[in-house]
Amino acid sequence: MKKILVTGAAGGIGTRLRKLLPGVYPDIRWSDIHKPDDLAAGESFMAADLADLGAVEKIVAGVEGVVHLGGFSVEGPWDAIHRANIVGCYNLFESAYRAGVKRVVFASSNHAVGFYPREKRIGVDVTTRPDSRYGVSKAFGEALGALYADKHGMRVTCLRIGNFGESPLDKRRLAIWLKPEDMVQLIRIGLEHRDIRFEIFYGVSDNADSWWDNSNARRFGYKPLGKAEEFRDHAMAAQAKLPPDPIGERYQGGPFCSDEYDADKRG
Ligand code: 15L
Repeated sequence: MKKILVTGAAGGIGTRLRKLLPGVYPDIRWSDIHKPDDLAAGESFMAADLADLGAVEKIVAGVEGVVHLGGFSVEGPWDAIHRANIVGCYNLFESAYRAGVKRVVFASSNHAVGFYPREKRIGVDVTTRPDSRYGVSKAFGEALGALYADKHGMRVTCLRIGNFGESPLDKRRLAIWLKPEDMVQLIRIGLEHRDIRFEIFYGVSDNADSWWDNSNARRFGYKPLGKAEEFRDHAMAAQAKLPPDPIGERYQGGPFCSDEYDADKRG
């Protein structure tokens, strides 16, 4: 890949990847709705509101691959989710298709399948069970990716990201932690592997407590380096400070499941 676009440059994942990806891809265009405060000299940046098709057409022009991290990254009001993650994701895929972009790596989320119980081990072929409006928008993005792959021959990889960061933050994150360097491996598979058509991978490291069967990613050569259990004591100490969350603790999506939960009241 000679030139790639990464959206969501100012977000948590984008900010970390701005340190890691330039060593891999020499020509990266970074984008977000606003310029990141810490944009370094020499980083190529174009602002774009994903809900504005004309602006999205400009950022995809001339790139071969896109890593689409941009959008609303947690649960939020429908208007915000709709604008950034439904309209915005459509604009991204549609303008990438029109511009002849070959590959898209889409940052999906564990919240597309958050209502699976923790004792169930799931693969990438399960029916989506979103735990939030945000999770629904990620399931929508995966479906859009499948459409552009199957109908238009775009090569699309959806990463159901667990929790990206330097270390797992609590008990749930011991299962779903994703080390930043492992995310880079997954992005590289999506942008470079010759056999990618449409694939879903879990964005998760080699965690002993994982709920996910990530053999599909391993089939493409993924060899995660991160092991959450190396941080177990730290994560469990943080967990001990959290208030009890009986619904969240039942499901993989954790607090995204218990937030606004009232199923018990309906009988
Ligand atoms: C996500 O999808 C969010 O973007 C992130 O902020 C975390 O909440 C993460 O999931 C998680 O499940 O921990």
